[in-house]
Parts: sequence; structure tokens; C-alpha cells
Amino acid sequence: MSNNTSTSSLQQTPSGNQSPVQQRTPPRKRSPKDFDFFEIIGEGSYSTVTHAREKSTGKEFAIKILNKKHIVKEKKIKYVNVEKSVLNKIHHHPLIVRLYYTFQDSYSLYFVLDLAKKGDLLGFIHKMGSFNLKCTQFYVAEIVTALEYLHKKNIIHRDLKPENILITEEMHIKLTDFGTAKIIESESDNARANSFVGTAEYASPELLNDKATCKSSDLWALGCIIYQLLAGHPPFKAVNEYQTFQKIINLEYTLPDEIPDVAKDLIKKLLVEDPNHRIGADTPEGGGYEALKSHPFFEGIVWEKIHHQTPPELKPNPAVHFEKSTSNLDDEPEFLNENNNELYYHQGSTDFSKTDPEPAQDNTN
Ligand code: MP6
Repeated sequence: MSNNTSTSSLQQTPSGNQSPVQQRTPPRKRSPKDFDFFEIIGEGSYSTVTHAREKSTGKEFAIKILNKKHIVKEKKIKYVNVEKSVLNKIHHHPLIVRLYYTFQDSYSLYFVLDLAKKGDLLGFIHKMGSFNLKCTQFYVAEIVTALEYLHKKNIIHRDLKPENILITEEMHIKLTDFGTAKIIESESDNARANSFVGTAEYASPELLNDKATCKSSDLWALGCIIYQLLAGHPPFKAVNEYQTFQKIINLEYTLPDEIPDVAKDLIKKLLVEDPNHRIGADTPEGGGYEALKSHPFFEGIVWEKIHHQTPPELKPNPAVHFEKSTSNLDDEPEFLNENNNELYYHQGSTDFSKTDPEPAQDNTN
């Protein structure tokens, strides 16, 4: 891990590319001219992520491009600043997307980030249908490692979902999308008052009931992800968002037989209404990350340097019917299963209501 404690991590040279001279002189500000831009690899509500290569080094990156006019018009300046400060608060964690440089021209803001060549975890869920216990264990352990780090730094992600968990060439995770994250400034700040709602399927009861989020809301989403990896679909899923919310606040979910008992036990301890009682919560009842990491679900996991370990080969849960979708063009609500003609209900997640109630106040520099 780097011990560079410079306040402007934005201007650091990517590691592996530092001569002693470069370490002393601050690297010059980059500009779009320093990069070759290739295809679009992801699109968010207010940004486009493109594959790019730095001309001088040949190093590949993902560059997030935000249209300034659009951000100002939609009053999203606050979110852009939050994302930048969160990314700057994270000093090179191997399981979290790193921000290398930011710069701008008259039209756009540019964030130069780690490239995750294999796309996102949702893509793998769609491709595989589900994950077996061993794979689920490994990837959940990496997610927990990243979350523990974030929470230690008083950052709540607030939109944890498979789309925001990227996969590198080496098949490790890189957590991303901090545009809706929150930095807890004080204890009282940890409590209430928030209008943001992430993605319907992963929203926690406290968010829906009290419009409140806490670190433990990320643990609720974690429970939903464990369930989804093993079952192939999230626990709270309905025909529309309203009904999804109803299910969440009524804690209306079933644990299918396809989910192994040890995972069922962990899911039950995460999908608990009271955030203080979720396993892993920073309370006497939650037991902190120690309690979460020592749950039998993680038996066999070596937590130290998990990012240096060889990930298990991806295999689907053998108990789940193989329901492979032939298309990602999901304007069709359902697909016929190739093997036994069972129906596969496509699970697209829908973002909603990222409305900012506060007026935009400052610019992004
Ligand atoms: C993505 N964000 O490589 C990506 C990324 C890569 C692929 C697909 C989606 C990617 C990032 C990213 C940094 N590096 C990446 N999607 C995000 C979650 C949304 C949907 C918001 C655009 C960070 C994005 C930034 C929000 C902070 C990919 C690579 N190969 N094939 C697909």
C-alpha cells in the first residue's frame, strides 16, 4: 500500500511510474489531449464512462466524463463533489476503484479511474445464473473487506448493488460509484434526515420508513447481494417499485432450498429490520465486523490479503436451474429457458429518485 500522504492524491502519478524526480515535483495537470479515448463502457444517469489510454505511458484507464451544463441544470453539483471527496478519502485500497487524476475543459469534467476490464458483477450473475457457495463466499468476503474499510473511514456507500461491484481482469472486485455515498461528519450525522433512495431492490427498511441511512444500511444491501448470488434473483422483487418497497418494509421474503443453510443463517442475520441488530453493525447486538467475518458462512476464508489470492473459478449454484438469458437487450420481460422451457424473469434493477432537495452551491474546483 502506498504511504504517500500528500493531500492532493488527484495529482499523483500512477504507481509503478514514479521516478525519484517525479516524486518531488508535483505531476502536471492532465488534459483530454493526454489520452486516447475508446468505446463507452458504462453509462450512469449523469455520466459516461469510457475506456481510455494514456498516450505517454500506454496505461489503460476508465474515464468518467460528466457534462457540466447537465450537472448544473439538474442540480447535481453536490453529488459530483461528494464523489470526488470520497474517492480522495480512499487511499489506494486494492478492492476499491482508485481516482488518479481529475481535470476539465469548457464542457466536461473528467475523472480518470481504474479500469475494471470484466465489467460488473451483475453481468456475471446474468451470465452464470447464480454462483455456487465457494464463489459466493469469496466475492462476498471481498465485498465485506471493502465495506469494512469504507465504514472505518466513516463512509456509507448507500447504493451497494451488483452493478457497482466491478470485476478486474484478475477476477477481483473493485467497488465503485460513490456519487451517492455519504461521509459521516459527526455522531448525530449518523442518524437521520436523508432524502436519497438508492436502488429499489437493495433499499433498507430504515431508508423507506424513516428516510434514514446508517452504515448498517450497507449491510442490508450485502444481505440482498448474498441472496441474489446464490438464488439468482434478489430477495425483494416485485412487478413494480411500490410493491418491492411493500415487501421490504414487511420483511416479506422467502429463503429457497437452493440456498445452503449456512448462507441462509447469515442472510437471516443481515435482513433484520432493526439496523442495530444486523450482524456486523457497530453495536453490542451487531458485534461489529468481527462478528460478521467470523460467521460460519466464511469458514475457510483467509481475510488477510484476499486481493492477492487466486479467485475460485466461477461456477453456478448446482441447485439453481440454469436459466441463461440469450440477450441483454432486455425489452423482453421474460425469456424461454434453453434447457427445459421454464420461464426466466429478467431482473433489471431500476434506479430512481436521486433527487437532490438542496440547491447546488459551489463549483467543482
Ligand atoms: C462502470 N464504472 O472500469 C463500469 C466500468 C467498466 C465496465 C462497465 C461498467 C468502470 C466503472 C468505473 C471505473 N472503472 C470501470 N459502471 C458504473 C458503475 C456506472 C454504471 C455508474 C457507469 C467507475 C465509474 C464511476 C462511477 C464512478 C466495463 C469494462 N469492460 N466492460 C465493461
